[in-house]
Amino acid sequence: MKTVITFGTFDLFHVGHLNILTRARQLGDRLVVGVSSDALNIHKKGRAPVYDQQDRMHILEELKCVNEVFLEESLEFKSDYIRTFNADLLVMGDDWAGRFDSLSCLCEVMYLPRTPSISTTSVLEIVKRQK
Ligand code: C2G
Repeated sequence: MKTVITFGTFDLFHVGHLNILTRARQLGDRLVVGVSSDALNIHKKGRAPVYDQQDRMHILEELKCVNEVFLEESLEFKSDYIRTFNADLLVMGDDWAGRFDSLSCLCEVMYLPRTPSISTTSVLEIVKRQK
């Protein structure tokens, strides 16, 4: 059985998120998703996500293409998560291209092209402009 692992914030869940998850799932038999914690986002991006970590995890848990969801507490723990979940393949969007190549000693690493023209930031901007 081939296990695929991926990571993300998945705030204001949108079709770009769905596309990478369905493509990742098609590359194996089981998809495990690490959802970045609220604390990790505050630390790295200086603000909390719009949806809190429980809600972001809950949305992912209910998706047909996702088999398991866990909380990503630090960007530096990826090798531990890969080992814990016995992952054969790490998938990330190509905005992260090259960033996780050092993990290729643990599992295969693949960067998939992002879905164009949509992001959490662009959704937030559109909503703000419409106020
Ligand atoms: N994504 C995509 N197309 C988009 C937007 C996002 O393919 N239009 C992908 C990203 O490349 C990423 C995943 O969806 O692989 C989740 O995106 P974010 O929620 O923005 O996650 P991010 O904050 O980049 O992840 O260890 C990584 C961290 O958890 C942070």
